[in-house]
Parts: sequence; C-alpha cells; structure tokens
Amino acid sequence: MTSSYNADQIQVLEGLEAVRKRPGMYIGSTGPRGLHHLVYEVVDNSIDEALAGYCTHIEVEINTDGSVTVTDDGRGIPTGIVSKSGKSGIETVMTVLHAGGKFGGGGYKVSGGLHGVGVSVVNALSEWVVVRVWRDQQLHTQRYERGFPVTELIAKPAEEDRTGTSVSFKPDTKIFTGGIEFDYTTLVGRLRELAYLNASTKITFTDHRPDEPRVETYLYEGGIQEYVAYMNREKQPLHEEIIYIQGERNGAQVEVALQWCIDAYSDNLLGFANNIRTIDGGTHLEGLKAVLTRTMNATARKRNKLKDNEANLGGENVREGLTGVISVKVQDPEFEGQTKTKLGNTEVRGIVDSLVGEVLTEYLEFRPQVADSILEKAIQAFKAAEAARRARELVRRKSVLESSPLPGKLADCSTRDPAESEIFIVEGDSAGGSAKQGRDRQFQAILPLRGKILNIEKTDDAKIYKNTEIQSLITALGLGIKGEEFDPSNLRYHRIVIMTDADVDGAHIRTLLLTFFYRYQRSLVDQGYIYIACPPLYKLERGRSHYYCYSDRELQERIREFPDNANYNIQRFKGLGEMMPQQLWDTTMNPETRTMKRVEIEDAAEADRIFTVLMGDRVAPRREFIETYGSRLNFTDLDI
Ligand code: 0RA
Repeated sequence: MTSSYNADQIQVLEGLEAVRKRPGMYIGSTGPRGLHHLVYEVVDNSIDEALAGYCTHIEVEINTDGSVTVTDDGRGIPTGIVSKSGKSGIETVMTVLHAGGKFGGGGYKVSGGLHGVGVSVVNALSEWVVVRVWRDQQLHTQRYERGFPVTELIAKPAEEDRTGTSVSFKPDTKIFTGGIEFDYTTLVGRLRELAYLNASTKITFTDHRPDEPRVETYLYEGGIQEYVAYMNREKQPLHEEIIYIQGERNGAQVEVALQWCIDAYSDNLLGFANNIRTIDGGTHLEGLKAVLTRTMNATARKRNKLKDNEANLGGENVREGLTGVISVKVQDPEFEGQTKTKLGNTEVRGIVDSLVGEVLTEYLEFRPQVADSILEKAIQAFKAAEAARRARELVRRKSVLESSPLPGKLADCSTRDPAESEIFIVEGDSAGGSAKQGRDRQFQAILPLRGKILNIEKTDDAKIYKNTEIQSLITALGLGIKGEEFDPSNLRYHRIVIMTDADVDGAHIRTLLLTFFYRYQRSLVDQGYIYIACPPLYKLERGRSHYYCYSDRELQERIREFPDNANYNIQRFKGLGEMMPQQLWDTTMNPETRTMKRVEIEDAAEADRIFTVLMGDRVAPRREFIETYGSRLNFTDLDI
C-alpha cells in the first residue's frame, strides 16, 4: 500500500468494493456480455480522447495469457496530483468511480460508454491491471491488483517520442466465474462498428492467441457513410451517392447517412447515441422517421407526384428499401428501458427533425432525379401496402388473426402464464407426435408445421397472410401484423423454440423460421424470445450405460474413452420422429438436462445482410457467400 488512508481514499475503496460485490450493477452481467464490456469500457475512454480531437489510433490486443491491452495515442492520463483525491491523475482514473475525463477541467463535451462507469470498474474486476502513460517525455507505469495499487507510479525517461495511454488487464476469474475467454468475432463486430461511428479513428485489433496472430485494421474516413455502403454492398442502390447530413444544434451533434435500394423491401435504420447502439430506438429515431415522412411528402407534392386529392405516403412506405444510420452525440444521454438501449432525451427529437428537414429538403431540390426515384419507390410501396391491407382485412374478417381459434394442430400447454410457457415448433407430424407425448404439458406447447414454410424474404405481404402455416404461427404465438409495433403482452409464450431435425432440411426450415421471426416481428429476436433446440445426433450404448452425443466430435471423444476392445453400439437419429418420446424429453426438452441456444443479434448490419444474401432473390451473392462460408455455415458462426 502506498500511504495511510484519508477520508476520500476510504470512500474510494468502498466504491471499488461495491463494484466487486455487485458487478452486475456496473457492467450488466458477469457472463460473456459483461466480460466483453470490460474491453469496451477501456476502449470508450480512448474513443473519448479521439472525440476530443487528440487521438487518432487505438490498438486492441488479446494477449497470449488471455489479458487484453488497449493502447491509444491521445494526450495520456494526467500524472500530476489531483487536489480533490490527493492522488495522481492516473490513480484517480483507475480507482475513483466515474472519474474518467471529468476532473481537472479538461472534461469532454460528450462521452461514450453504455454504463459510463469508467476504467475504475475494469480495475476493480481485474486480477491485475498495468497502466502505462507516455506524457512529458516520460513513461509512467503502475500496477494494480483487484483494484488496489501494488506499485508506486514509476516514471522513467520515455524511449519513444510519443504521448498516449495503454491499459492492460486480466479479468478476475473470481468474478467472471463462467470463464474469461474473449471471443474474437464479438470484439471484431464492436470495434468495426466503433470505427464506422468515429470517422478517421484507426482501430487495430490483434489476437495473439493463435500461433499465427490475426490482425485487422479499421479506418473509415467516410464514417457512417461507409457503414451504409457496407451494409448495402450486396444490394442495388436506387441512387449512387449516399445522402449524408451532419450538424450540431444546442450542443447535440447529429450525423445521418441514408441510401435507398431497389431490391430491398424492409427498412434497416440503425440508431446510435454516444456510440451506443440503441436497439430499442428513442427520440433520435423518432425525429428521423418523422422528418423523412414529412419531407418526402412535401417533396412529392412539390414535384406533383402526389395529387391534391391523394393521401399522404405513410412512414413505412417512405422507408421501404432504406438503409440508414443515425448517430447522435449528446451531453447528458438518458438511456431508458429494461436494457437501457432507448434514447430518452426529448430535445433530440426536435433537433434531428429540424436539422435533417432543412438539409434534406435542399438536397432533394438540387437532385430531382434522386428525389423522383425515391418517391416512385415509396408510391409503389404505398400501393403494395394498400393491396396487402385489403388482403389483411380479408384475413381479419375471417378472424384468423383476432379472437381466432387457436390452430387445430397446436397442442397447447395448460398454464396461461406466458412467462413460464414454451412452444416447440417442429417439422412434420411424426416429430410432432413424439414431442407431444414427450413434453410436460403443464408449460410446453407443441406446434407441428407441415413441410417448409414460405420464404418471407421473397414474398409479398398479401401472400404471407394467406399461407396456412404462417397463419398457424401468428395465431399460436399471438403475433400482430407484420412490422407493426408489437405488444409483447400478447405473446403467448416467452420461449419460442425451433426444434428441427439435425440435417440439411432441418437447417433450411430453421433458417426459414428465423427469417420469418426476424422480418415479421424483429422484436421477438431482439428481446431474446427465440431459441434453437439442440437434439442429439447419436445414442451410444455400451453394456448397461448409454450416452447421447450432440456432435461428431463428442461421439469420437466418448468412444476414445472406452477400452480398445470395448463393444458398443451407435444409433444415429435421422430425425426427431425417430426418437422415443421419453428420449426426446430427456435429451432436448427437459429444462433440467437440455441445451438450447438463444438467438441473439450481435451485429445488426451483418444479420440484415446475411438474411438478404441467404434468402433474397439474387443468386450471385448467395453463391459467393456459400462458397466462402459454406463449410462452416451454422448458426453459431453467423452470430444470430
Ligand atoms: C483525464 C483527463 C484527460 C485525459 C484523460 C483522463 C484520458 C484518459 C484515458 C483513458 C484511456 N486513454 C485516455 N486518455 C486520456 C485530459 C488530459 C489533459 O488535459 O491533458
């Protein structure tokens, strides 16, 4: 320990102690998400330095011992004594909750970070941390263990002529009991996203764990414009130039990039506030949607695309085929909702609305062809929506969607509490039969589907509502109308489990179902209601014991454990229908023993693109995708 404690220091220790006692409060969870959050928290500090205009390069490294190093070329954390804490700036940043860049008057205008808790939280939750700061021609180093400094701040002449900060940390296995292994793909997704959101900030990512280290560099001079171009790279743009709007009003910075595509029918708008992906939307997206609808309608009237007696285009019509990113940076972001991913600042709505309105109106005035092609697409969408609405009304009148009887083939569960209810969607009647007999009818429902469901990516809305398998899904689950704001209290089951055979057909049906959920009511996926069952591939019997194996590797490993001359028998399950009801329960459905994968979207842009490529109507990009990734085309690889 460096010195005796004063009152402030005691408060500090209590602060970090609180973090170790209730880590979830500070980083969300102690699972993989929380673990990766540590990296983001450190990187956010370097991003803040970049936003302030002092840092151009951030390097992130996963080291061979599983620790992570984040290095930037910013000003370096101040080393002098901070009067309030009586400690060096470095120790203050490392040990005082929320200290971040806020002391010494050098505070930042806006700051990123979801929890915004600062590096001190990373320090508290790490077995060790080593900080290096290049400043004033010196290299300052200090080491911490579980939050406590274990060395002095040591300064020696710097060998390089540079400034900056480097933080290395090894997460504490006492806190992250599920393991401290960082996932390459997860980090790549977020770091690339950060590079898009912070134009001209170079981010290098190196994974030193493999024999041959993997290095990636992200540097996007065009920022979110390049992000939109990247998301649309498999699509056909309606206009070449990406519409880019940028401005600042009342201390809030707004950046918008938009591009409509001919061959896209849903809208794909991503919102960010202070670099946080706002999955649940918020005022920035509300403002953007409102101004897009108003501006396009006004332009349509001005250009005589809509007559006086014709109704306005709806928001969804205007957004059809649109890929867009809105990124706002505000001084005091308020994040709402359960997952804190909805921007709440009310002033942002009006700021986005007025700023985008002015620039977009003028933009379209100068580019009448662009305006006309977007409007023509919107008008087509409007007409198609009208046709779909008529088809829907027909469906509604037949009361398929509302107060309709549940589908006949649904074997419902007895409980009426959605929170404890599960529904297994299975292919075919024979699998359905096994599942019905094997389930716990108290809380498990079974819905057998016949054959392949419609590919919703390629089908227009009118056909979707006419399809009986889709009708069954909609009514059994209690879903509303496609794309409309969905009231989760209508959802009849909080676990929707896709249970298909472990073969190519099964994988295809699973993809079709995932596409359906993703495009029809994406919030089901976002809220984590969708699961994939993992039935075993083999039953291995030896003497009186048996094992279920879920992969070829597991089978081989089991067999290898047997003595050389052992007699054993392998049964391969060709489909769920071949399993005895009791087996299906034991291996796949019993919550005590089963494994299920929860479907999560880690990278929205990637997910959108992959669905377009895999399920859309252009063949060339699909072939290319399958040729590139074919051998490892399964859902864990796709991160969905
Ligand atoms: C406090 C004040 C200043 C910079 C920083 C902290 C800072 C923190 C981190 C964490 C990672 N990289 C960082 N870079 C800077 C302002 C410095 C000044 O006024 O010179």
